[in-house]
Amino acid sequence: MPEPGDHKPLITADVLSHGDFQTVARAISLVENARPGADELLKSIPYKHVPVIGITGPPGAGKSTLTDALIKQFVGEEKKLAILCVDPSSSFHSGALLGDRIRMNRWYNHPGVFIRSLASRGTVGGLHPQIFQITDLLSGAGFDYILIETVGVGQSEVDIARLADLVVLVLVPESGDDIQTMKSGIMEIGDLFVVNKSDRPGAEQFLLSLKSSIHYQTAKSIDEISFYQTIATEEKGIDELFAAIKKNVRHPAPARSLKLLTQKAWQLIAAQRMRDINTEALRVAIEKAMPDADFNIYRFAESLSGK
Ligand SMILES: Nc1nc2c(ncn2[C@@H]2O[C@H](COP(=O)(O)OP(=O)(O)OP(=O)(O)O)[C@@H](O)[C@H]2O)c(=O)[nH]1
Ligand SMILES: [Mg+2]
Repeated sequence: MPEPGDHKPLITADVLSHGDFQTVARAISLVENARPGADELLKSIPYKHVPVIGITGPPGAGKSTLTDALIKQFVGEEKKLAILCVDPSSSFHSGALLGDRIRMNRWYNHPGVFIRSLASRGTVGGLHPQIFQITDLLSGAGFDYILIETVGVGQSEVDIARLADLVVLVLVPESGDDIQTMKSGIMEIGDLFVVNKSDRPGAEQFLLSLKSSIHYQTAKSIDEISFYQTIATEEKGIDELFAAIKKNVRHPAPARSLKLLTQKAWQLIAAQRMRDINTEALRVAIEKAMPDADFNIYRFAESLSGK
């Protein structure tokens, strides 16, 4: 049912496929707010694999500056790009998003570049509750690539590994005089390792110690990981990185694609099951059950989940 005052026509998969940015933005808002028509739209978009490239790393590593330089490369090849900037903190007005806006400023009015900032909206440190759906909308809108920038803190790096075909991990010389102390989770998810700010002192040394410690930090061997040195502010080292990104997404491992789709199906099923659970009804049921001498929260939950 349309809401009062909402006279805009419904967005169909066909309309979305024309890739008009205003329609894309409206479709995202529809899905973000779980408005009428969102489910129907998602169910009608034909499946098409569009590479999702995650760009993650510690705060201030230069992810936005690097993304800005990469956009230039994609645009140079006439590719249509969607960039999602995810702020894992709860506030939409945090410095990270402001930084993204400034760093990618030159692309905001480019007809081939769609940029959207997303707040993670209360998911515990994660990306965004509807991030899968949003990437599907973008693939239905005819984008060639989807880039997602997220700060590698909390849960977001785990989420990006569940979603992206390729994860570019951006590190900087000052990330660790002592790499041993770096969070191992973030090291685990990188497919391409970038040492940005290579103009800074200690960059070579950092790269060496990164390479030598990689097998302590991850289950991967050194041959499975490629390393790149960049100076994003000077657009140095970008060509090599761009070539590697394209090569990697052009030949995705079938096992990885299947794994990503399985993860997605699992999340959708979980979300559908949770949709039936009304927290107020749950509170009332617990209030009623609690006085029982043999009340137990595990058995209570099991009884509700219909096992
Ligand atoms: N010296 C030097 N500075 C850089 C380089 N790349 C980025 N910077 C600077 O580092 C600062 C942070 O850059 P951003 O691109 O905003 O970093 P970010 O990782 O997107 O930051 P958050 O999104 O806030 O986590 C800015 O002042 C950039 O100009 C580089 O290669 N060398
Ligand atoms: Mg940024």
